[in-house]
Order: sequence, then C-alpha cells, then structure tokens
Amino acid sequence: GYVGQKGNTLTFPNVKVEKSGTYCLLLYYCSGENRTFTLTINGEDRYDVTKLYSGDYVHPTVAAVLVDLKAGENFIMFGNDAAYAPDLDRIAVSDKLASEMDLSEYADALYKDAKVAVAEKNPDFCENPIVRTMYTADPAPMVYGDTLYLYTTHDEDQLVNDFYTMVDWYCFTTKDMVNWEQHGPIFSLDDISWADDRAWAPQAVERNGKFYLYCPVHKKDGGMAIAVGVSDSPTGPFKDLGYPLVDEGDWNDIDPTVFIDDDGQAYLYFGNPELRYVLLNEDMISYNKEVGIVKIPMVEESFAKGSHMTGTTYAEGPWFYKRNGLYYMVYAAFGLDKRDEHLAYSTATSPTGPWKYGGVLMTEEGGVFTNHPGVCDFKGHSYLFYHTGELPGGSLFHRSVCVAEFTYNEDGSIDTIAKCDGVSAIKEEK
Ligand code: FUB
Repeated sequence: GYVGQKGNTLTFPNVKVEKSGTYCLLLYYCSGENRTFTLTINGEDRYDVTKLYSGDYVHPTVAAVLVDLKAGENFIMFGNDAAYAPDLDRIAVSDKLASEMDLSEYADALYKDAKVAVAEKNPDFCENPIVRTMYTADPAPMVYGDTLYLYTTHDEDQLVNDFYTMVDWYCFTTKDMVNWEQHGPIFSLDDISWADDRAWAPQAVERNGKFYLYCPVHKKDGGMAIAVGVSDSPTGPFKDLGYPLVDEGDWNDIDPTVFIDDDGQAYLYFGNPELRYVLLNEDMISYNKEVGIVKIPMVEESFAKGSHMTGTTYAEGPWFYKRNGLYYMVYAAFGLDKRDEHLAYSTATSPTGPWKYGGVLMTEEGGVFTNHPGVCDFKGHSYLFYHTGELPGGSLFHRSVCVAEFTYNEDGSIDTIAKCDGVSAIKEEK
C-alpha cells in the first residue's frame, strides 16, 4: 500500500485479536525524514504518527507503534493529511499483548509517543462525518420515541466496474446526536429475490407499530423499481414484499420519500429526473391505483431553471415533510453550468403542490458528484443530514454522511446551510 500522497488511505478492515489491550503494530515503510501520517483505530482513536525517521530513502524500515485494540475485529486505517507520508508496504500486528512481548528488538524503531498522541475525543461534539468505519451515503433520519434512527446506504470499499457498488442498508441510532450505535446490515439485496444491484437511497416510516423501509433497487430483468421492507422493529431485520411497490419499467423509479399527513393519507414521492408521487394505502405496501402515478409538472416556478434533464434544477433525492402547515420538498439539484449536485428546496401549501421554488439549501463543494438530503426535527433541534467525500479515501463512490444543525426563518424559509465540522450534543430537550 501507499499513503505517500495527500488524501491517500490504506485500510485494514478486519484485524482480529483475542483480547482487548495494547498491541505492537509493526509498520514496514520507507520514507524520508520527519514524515507524518495518521492512524485511526476503529474510527475513533486517532494517532498522529509523526517524525518517523528512517534516514534517507531506506527500504524497508520497520517501526513499531503501540495501539489499543479491542477483542474481535478492528478497523485500522492509515491516512495522510499532509503533503507527504511514509510509503507503507505492509503492516503486522503482534499476536501478543505488548506487555507480554520483548520490545527491545524494536527499541530503536519503537514509536512510543503514539499512545500519548491519541486525540481526546470531545464527548459533547459529534464530528463529521458521523460514520468513520465504513463509507455511507444517502442519509434518511426517522425520529421514533426518544431516538433518532439514521438509515443509510453503504458504499463498498471495493468497486465493481468502477461504479456505485452498493448491496445493503444500515441504520445508526442516537439519543443525543453524539453517541451513535451501528445496526446492520438491516436489509440487503440478498433479501430481495427480484433485485440484483444498486441498493440506493432509502427512507423509513412507522405506521401502527410496523416499520416500512422504501428502497430503490435494480431489477434482475432491468430498470429501477422501489422495494418495501417491512419489520416489527426500526432496526430490522426487514422482509421484502416479494415484488416491487412502484415499477414503471423505466429508470425514474428511485429515491423514495415517504410522509404520512395529519389526515392519515400517506404520500410516496420519488424520481430522477422527474418528481412523481403515489398515494399510499393505509397498509403502506400498496397504492391507490385509480389515482396512479402522478407526475409533478417540472417547471421553473417550482424547481428553478437548471441543468438537469427537465431544464430545471431538480435532479433526485427528494425529501418530503410538513412543518407548521407548510409542505417542504428538499432535493438534490443541478445548477446551470454546474457538474456537482447542490441541495435546494421548494414549498407548497398542499401535499401535492403546486410547488414553489424556495432556494439553495446547501451549495456544491462536497467533493463528490452527488449530495442527498434528509431533514428532521429532534428534541427541539432541526437537522439537515447530507453526504460528502470527506472521509479519508473518499470519492464519488466512497461517500460519508454528515449533519448540520439549522434554524427556520419565521416565515418558514430556510437560509443556505453551510457544510460544517459537526453538531453539539443535545443536553436537554428544547
Ligand atoms: O447513492 C446512490 C444514488 O446516488 C442515490 O439513490 C442518489 O440519490 C444519489 O445519492
């Protein structure tokens, strides 16, 4: 592996040890003087391994770093934030705890400062990206009881055909926005007999004690369609219906967003490049066939002039909700002359429109082609979840979910929200 250039990473996802404790990690590398790289264990303990000295370009050199590992599998990632870092050839983890080893053999190379260089994690702040042990995208929050459930897609490390390689969905839960628990995979292509690819942007909702996860997938016989997973628990496992809920036989049927209005009518909006909706029946797994699939007029008054296929900015990833009597549609959008997506929003006084363009919610500059919104209120705070490519090793197919807190203006409008470092812990409900 090679971490020598800025932005490079080298990951070892399943380093197994039997007991928790301090281990000796041997690094075989070559480097110049005073080079730095970062070492992250299980996404949290960050060591800045600095000033590894190997004389000049000596190859290979062995250094030993003392690191804390947990029993079971550990995710070890080397990264490079600086202009140069040592070129790592391989690593080895001792099978004994460091306290049981004779480290004199490595005395010259032992990098003792690593342990004391562990950055203190601020217990009151959730740093972006939220998930650091895997690549996640398309965040979809659901508040249920005192917990926020964040459903995400999962970008695999290894790409197939240099394209989105996505086979399952995960859920992350928190009660305070800082302490997160991972669940999953909670649903996967293996659970959907008629699908074979593209486990794309989902959204979940609860109705009458059951949980429904709406997921776009690629059908074995071609085209995209929307699957529904049903579960008695918000963290699954979800069971597929056995057939698609929405299947128009085209590629528009992606990115479902679900909302149940106060009168009990549930709506499922979806689509790229056109925004469409169905009226879900009370069972949440079928829709009103008489009304059918309704196409929203893709006009500039609704979505502004843009560069996507309808001539408006609207691209994909709709997120539908109501707040203080106003309906919101937040979505990924393409501005004129822009190559990457930004986030925008439109509002309406009825759940079916007409939609009125509201403005840009988040500008491009996430470092990746897509972005994807998920909006919710939780314990008196308003949050916008989005994704970027900022986790080490990030790329358009290796994204990571982030969150920003924001406030609504008195008239319900929302100012552009900046990408940020993270959010503070919720101490008390506002
Ligand atoms: O993650 C796959 C696709 O990319 C999603 O369905 C879109 O919203 C975009 O984020």
